Amino acid sequence: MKPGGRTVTAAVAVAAHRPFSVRDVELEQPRHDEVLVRMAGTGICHTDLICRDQWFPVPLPAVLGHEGAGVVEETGTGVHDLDPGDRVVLSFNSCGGCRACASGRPAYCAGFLAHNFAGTRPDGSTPLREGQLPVHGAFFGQSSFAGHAVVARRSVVKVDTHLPLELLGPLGCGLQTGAGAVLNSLRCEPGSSIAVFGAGAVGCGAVMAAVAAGCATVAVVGRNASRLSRAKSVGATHTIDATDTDPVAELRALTGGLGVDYSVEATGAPQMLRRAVDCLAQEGICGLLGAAAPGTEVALDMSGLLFGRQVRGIVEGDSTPSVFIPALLDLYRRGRFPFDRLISLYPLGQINRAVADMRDGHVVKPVLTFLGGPA
Ligand code: CXF
Ligand code: ZN
Repeated sequence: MKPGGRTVTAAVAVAAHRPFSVRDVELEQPRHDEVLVRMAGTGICHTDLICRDQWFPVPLPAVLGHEGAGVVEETGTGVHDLDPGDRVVLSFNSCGGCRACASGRPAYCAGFLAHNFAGTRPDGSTPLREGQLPVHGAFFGQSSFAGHAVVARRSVVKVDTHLPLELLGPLGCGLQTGAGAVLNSLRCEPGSSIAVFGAGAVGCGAVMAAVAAGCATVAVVGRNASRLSRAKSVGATHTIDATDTDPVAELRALTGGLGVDYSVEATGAPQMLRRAVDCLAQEGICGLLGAAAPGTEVALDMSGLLFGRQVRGIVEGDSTPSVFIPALLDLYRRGRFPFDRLISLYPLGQINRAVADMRDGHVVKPVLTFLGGPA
């Protein structure tokens, strides 16, 4: 480790399907285009779990975590637009130079995998080690399952809010994914209808955004009664439990037989994607948000698609985080994006319980907090 590094407590993903191991690792000082952030809170996202479990082959051992929020403690020599003390939300990383980045679509960065999923910085280095052994890091430019993180400048969004910082991390991934799909990608019109498949944080982000956009029908399809009632509490007009009901028939009944104008698939399950397409009206659009294991296939009805229906994949809600996260905070201030109702807090040491609670469905968005972190 270079002089000036520090020891931090982190949740280390050690092997697929094994619990996270909470222990001390060494963290380098920030390089010229990085900042050191003291973490207040980090959300747990389904993507952290599928990376630990090697659906996406992030090399292990690794510190994951990509919904961090905290306070800047140090800035690299090339970072001139952030200062120690700044309150920040952390989001995905991107190269800044490819055609997608240059045209304001960083979620489709040509280097997205290298900047988010490699377990290293794009140059192959990692800021983390344990004794002499490297620990993979730089996950989504942050690896924020740790009390401090060295974060890529492009992953950092400065925020101006008096909300408790530990609540803000999920804006950097799950919430912006769901909300951005509705507001940036589909651009649902006032009076339109939308079906949201999945009542987790991404689905609830879509629900809140659809209500804010003025959708007349915001139906949520799920399999967990407590999650469905949470979705209702943030504005869903209808809930459909897919364990005992055919959601396509229900959605057609709700829309006079026509089908919905929009749907979003936020579960990653192929049978749900099929339903999210089958419930569309002619010319309706389905946004695919849920991550499935590479190679997962789905059968679609070709004659249904022929009548103007579309399916499109959407990463991170098509958002430019430095623009969209402040916009979501503004919606929150106006009472139109009550995301804090979705969050349950756990100390970092309870990460495995938080994962279990998220998986069994009684918690929508667990957020890890850090002992001695900022309030
Ligand atoms: C991910 C989902 C899988 C594709 C890349 C982006 N978003 C965050 O969890
Ligand atoms: Zn995520």
